[in-house]
Amino acid sequence: MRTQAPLPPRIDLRSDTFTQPTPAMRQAMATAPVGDDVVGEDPTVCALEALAAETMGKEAAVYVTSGTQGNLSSLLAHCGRGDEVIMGHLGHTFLYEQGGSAALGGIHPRTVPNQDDGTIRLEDLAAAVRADNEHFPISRLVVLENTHNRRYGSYLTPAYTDAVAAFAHDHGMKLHIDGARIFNAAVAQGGDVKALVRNADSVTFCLSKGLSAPVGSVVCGSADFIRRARRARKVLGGGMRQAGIIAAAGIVALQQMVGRLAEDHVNARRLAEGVAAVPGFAVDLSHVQTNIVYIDVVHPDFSAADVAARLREQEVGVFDTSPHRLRAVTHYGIAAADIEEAIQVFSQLFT
Ligand code: TLP
Repeated sequence: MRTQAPLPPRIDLRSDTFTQPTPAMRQAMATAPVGDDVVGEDPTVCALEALAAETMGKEAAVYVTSGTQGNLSSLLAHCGRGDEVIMGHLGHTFLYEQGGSAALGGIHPRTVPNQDDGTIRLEDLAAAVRADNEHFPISRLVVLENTHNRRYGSYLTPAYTDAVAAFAHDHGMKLHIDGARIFNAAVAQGGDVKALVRNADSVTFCLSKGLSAPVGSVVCGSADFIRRARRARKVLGGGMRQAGIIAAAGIVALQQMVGRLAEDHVNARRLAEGVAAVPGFAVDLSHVQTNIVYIDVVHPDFSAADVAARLREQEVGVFDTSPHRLRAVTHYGIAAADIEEAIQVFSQLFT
């Protein structure tokens, strides 16, 4: 039983999911008008969904409990049992969502290589598409991730995304984007989020990561697709009642928290440069584009887990993502001074 929550590290670079809601969010939550959202009567949820759809340039949107539920609802809405979804081998949907689309939807996952920049090569997609043959599942959907969590927080460009969408559509497939951090991708490229999804059939984005809302993600797409995604959300247990209490924070997130992501990107770069200069660590600076920094532990006597534990003793939180690799993520709760302090801690760790 969980009786007492452990205290988080003071400089918490484990993830942007650890962000706390802002004072403006708390205020909006306290005063939000609410109703039963399962029958569509929560005005605050409706307002959030309308704002999200408009922001993404899509017809409609549905508020979901999490990025995982958003992706799974989308996959269930696009695919039937025995259909195949093509996704990157390092994608969150493949690695970290319990294989939910297969377990709950009978959807067959087909992985293709993610390149270092998070892209999937069109040649690899072409080789993966199934011919019309009764031995094969039907290729129904391609999933891209923008920014790409395991590929260094790299962003995908509008041109690349358009090319994949065109490929998918030419082959009778749809394109879903796991855009958990799509606003980081947009801000890093000048701010136009619509351009990143204009030819995609659906996108899930998270309110509860860099945008700092306490709960929730939003799926956007055509009205018909969102009707099916909303049904899928319900069977997954995501039909929420007076959810306007939490959706209110999501509205503040979209209105007030997007522009400041640039600060997180500056902090990430500074952290990367600072830690790269410390013997025992290696960071490929060419990979650092947004708010995620992967740090390799190249010291002969320490594993990434050892380093994470030592950092934690000094109030710096990071995740070890493999035996020799750490991930650090910057966000609203991390100031420039925290980054300087974290670099200091890194630099004294092996001494
Ligand atoms: N990622 C989390 C953890 O799952 C590891 C993190 O700390 O980065 N898509 C992407 C690209 C994600 O990074 C995540 C969460 C999700 C989907 C799932 O979102 P939630 O956690 O809201 O289900």
